[in-house]
Amino acid sequence: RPRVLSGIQPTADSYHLGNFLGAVRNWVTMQDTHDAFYMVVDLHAITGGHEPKALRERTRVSLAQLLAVGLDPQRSTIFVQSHVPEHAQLAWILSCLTGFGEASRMVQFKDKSAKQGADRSSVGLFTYPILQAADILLYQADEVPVGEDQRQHMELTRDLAGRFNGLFGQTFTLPRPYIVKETAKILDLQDPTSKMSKSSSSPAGLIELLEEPPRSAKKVKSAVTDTGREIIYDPVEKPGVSNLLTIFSALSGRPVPALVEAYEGKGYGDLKKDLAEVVVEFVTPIQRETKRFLDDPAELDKMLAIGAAKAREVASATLASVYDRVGFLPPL
Ligand code: AQP
Repeated sequence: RPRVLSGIQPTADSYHLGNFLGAVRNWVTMQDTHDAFYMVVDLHAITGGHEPKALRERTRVSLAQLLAVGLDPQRSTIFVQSHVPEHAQLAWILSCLTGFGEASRMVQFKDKSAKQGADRSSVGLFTYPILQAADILLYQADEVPVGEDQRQHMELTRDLAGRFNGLFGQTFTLPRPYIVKETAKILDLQDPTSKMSKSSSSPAGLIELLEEPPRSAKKVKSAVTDTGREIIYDPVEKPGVSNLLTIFSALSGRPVPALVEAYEGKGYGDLKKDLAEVVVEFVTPIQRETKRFLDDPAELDKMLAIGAAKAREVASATLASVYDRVGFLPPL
């Protein structure tokens, strides 16, 4: 079986539809076809300032949501990044192979540091994609299910793997991004030219899996739509309506052309009303399940300990061969 690995940050109290449809939904299906490793990337979550108590809570809430949407510790290895110290260890070595200019070209860093102000951005934010490369390469992953925003980081990961292999001998598998075109970029409901994002969307543009369902319904109903009245799929001319159709299709399993046909002659209001219902039906059981998992934190922690032990087996073997190839003298 090919190996799949992916991670998600515990940086908010809830995941949003973009995270789910762009990435996590594929994690769930790939459990049946791949040797799967999934993690909550807490090391990545501290690049921009954070509150320790909130981070701890959000790490458990993240895990509970992942289980609620269908990740299964019997079919995949689920763990928390900081439980596996090899991530930080490999990241250091890869950072020594990364050009400063190369890292400076990462668009996500440029965007985020432009927003925060360059002087206020941490070095951790800058080296984030190198840690991400380490996350992936440690597990010799073949495929990495992510949203479109991660494509450039995936390129860097492949470049670093190839560079290391070229310098020190074949060590790393070159991973491929697994990006499902239709849902690779879910857009903000209020600004359908930008991606739905926990750090840059206004609350009204973001559907959170754990928010009160009536709130989600209201957001769908007040989503920005486009000029004209026709419900057609045209991401360039009608990004708002097309985004709603994408979400509708992904959540209901009805293909976009079938939806377009079904709404022929109807108005935006009809589409939004029905989509609001679909969203509510989708999030309600997820919220119930998330709560159920959170009710037993000891059980969650036990699951994580098992996941970390399984992950470390693979990660430590990779790191040992990296240390050897790089020329570090082994300790007695
Ligand atoms: N809008 C989106 N459409 C499709 N996929 C998305 N992802 C995020 N937003 C969208 C994918 O979700 C996965 C988890 O990403 P993360 O933990 O790195 O979160 P993120 O990318 O930081 O999520 P946000 O909301 O966009 O946060 P900020 O605003 O902090 O950057 C990834 O696979 C990502 O592609």
